[in-house]
Amino acid sequence: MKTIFEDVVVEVYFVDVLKAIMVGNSLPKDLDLIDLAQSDSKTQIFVIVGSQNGEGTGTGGRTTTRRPPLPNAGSVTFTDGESFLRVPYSSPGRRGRIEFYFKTIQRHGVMMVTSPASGRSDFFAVEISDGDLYALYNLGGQTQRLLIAGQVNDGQAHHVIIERDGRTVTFTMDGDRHTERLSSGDDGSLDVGSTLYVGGTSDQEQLPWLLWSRKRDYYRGCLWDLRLDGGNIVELAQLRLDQGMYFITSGCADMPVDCTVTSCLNDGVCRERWTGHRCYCALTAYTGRRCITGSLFTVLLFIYYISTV
Ligand SMILES: [Ca+2]
Repeated sequence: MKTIFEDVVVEVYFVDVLKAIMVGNSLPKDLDLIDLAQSDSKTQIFVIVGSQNGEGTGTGGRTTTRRPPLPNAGSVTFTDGESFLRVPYSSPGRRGRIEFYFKTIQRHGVMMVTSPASGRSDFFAVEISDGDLYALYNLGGQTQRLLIAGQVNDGQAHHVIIERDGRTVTFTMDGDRHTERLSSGDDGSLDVGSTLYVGGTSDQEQLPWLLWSRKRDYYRGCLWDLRLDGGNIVELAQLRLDQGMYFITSGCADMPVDCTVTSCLNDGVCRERWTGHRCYCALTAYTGRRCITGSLFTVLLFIYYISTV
């Protein structure tokens, strides 16, 4: 569930019965708490309040979070599709929980991959493929690919929670939950190495083939408030400094807006990139940076025409 109150995105999670929504420290004017209390005594409320630009604060229930000491310490923007961060990670075993926010316009990108444990095939990964967000699990048997949500590359902030209990996986995307069941044939435990690669990985050749975006790109976009297994927010901006990674900036950069009506001609499709734009001319008879260069077919046609007159 997601509601917008005066430019603030309010996301609400509940364990039992949802009865109230808080905006900052105040309640909506039309809410009567006495009525609510009389109608149901088992009220439980879990509220996360966050702004669109990732400056929000998490409060309430089991989601209480200690913020990093510096503003934006938990948010980074991957700008070139080749960079990644190494986040220390405890092998989750039978239960695991990963929570994060992201914002991107990218259609394909490897977002997270676990490092392997010695002698095991287990892994966990998150990717954007054709604009859709997927989680991949291998608990020691077959790799399974699960859709988290469709068309997530809309340049808007999205909040993702991935929870696994044995072979049951629950995805929460912007407050909408759905549960999937992993098939059996393994030990039901995710046994991986001690690193979660975020934004890409150190070894593209080792990526599992079912990770469809593996040959495309690493993740480009903003990612923030990453929490592993209910821990504190990972200070991604500090990891960027510690690991000396280029092409990652602190904080959440604005989406680029570079395409204009004259960027690509002859019906070429203009796509925004973090570094300018790119014209896709595949559906036109032209090529080149702006789809204005005559195609080989056109040239051959011209030569044929010249040779026949
Ligand atoms: Ca396993």
